[in-house]
Amino acid sequence: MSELNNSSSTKRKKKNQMSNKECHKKERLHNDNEGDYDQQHVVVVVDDVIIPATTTTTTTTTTTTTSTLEESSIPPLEDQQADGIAAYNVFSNKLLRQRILHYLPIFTLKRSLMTPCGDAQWIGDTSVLQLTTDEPYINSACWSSNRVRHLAHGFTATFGFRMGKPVPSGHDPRTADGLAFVIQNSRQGKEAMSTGEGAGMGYGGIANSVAIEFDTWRNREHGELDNSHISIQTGGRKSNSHKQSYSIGYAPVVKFRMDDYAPHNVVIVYDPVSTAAKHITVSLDGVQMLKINLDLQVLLRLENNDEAHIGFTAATGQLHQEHIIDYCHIYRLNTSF
Ligand SMILES: [Ca+2]
Repeated sequence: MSELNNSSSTKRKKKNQMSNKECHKKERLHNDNEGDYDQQHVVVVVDDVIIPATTTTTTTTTTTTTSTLEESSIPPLEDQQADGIAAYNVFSNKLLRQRILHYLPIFTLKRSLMTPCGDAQWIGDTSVLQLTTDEPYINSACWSSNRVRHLAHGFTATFGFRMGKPVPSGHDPRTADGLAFVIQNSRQGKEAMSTGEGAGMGYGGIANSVAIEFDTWRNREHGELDNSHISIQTGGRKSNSHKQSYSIGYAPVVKFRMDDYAPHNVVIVYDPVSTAAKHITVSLDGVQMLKINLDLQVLLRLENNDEAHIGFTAATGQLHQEHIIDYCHIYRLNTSF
């Protein structure tokens, strides 16, 4: 959302700048080019229509004969929950379960393992992450304090979000800007933050990153096509941006509002092995929204060719809403299905 010059927004921006200091000890992220990005390796094959996840996944698993995840090894439900918030139970979904190598996650959204930046904060004593309150001009991020390993070998990630206004306003139903699941190995590491406006959703300007954004406001001035959409954004090893020209995969969300403040679930599967083309899929509330060819090792400069920080970002502008991540677990991909 574009910024306005008024006293309240100026105060908010000053507050935000102050709180960002701990994550801005180093140089600005804009124009931070860390190498060349060969876009020829990224082929966009976005589906024209929304395909039910079960249909697509069935196609890829019909030859399944074994799974390394035995029924007896499935953890009890309470071990799959994040600090009292009922996580989406991927183990109840047989097709997803077959794609998980081991139930011990390689990443879990847990406050002791994360580094909040900007105005990001935990709700109470939980590991529920509040990226922004329902206030204007907030920029935030929260990263795994350590780089997550095994990413290049494939993973299944699941997380839950809520966006919108906790108390619906009768005056202005418009909400902005959205949030993103981000993989980054920038020089700023766990202190990486966007220095841009709300439209950048907290990841704009972060180099060597790929962001899967859940955008609730159409920035026409930057070429965005819909108010409500999911997009995979990257500048490769250069700075990322929310602009449409940085999108390598795009899907409008038209069946419901993502900013209705209701819990929504996302499943992301990065699969570098099962087919000739390495690819990533994004599903929202059980429906596959995106599938694109993507090679993380070509796209980004990963630490040890395998590791990066994982995190979430969000921002608000003149228009605003609350952004919450209820849980997140990432598992290694089972490559033997
Ligand atoms: Ca937008």
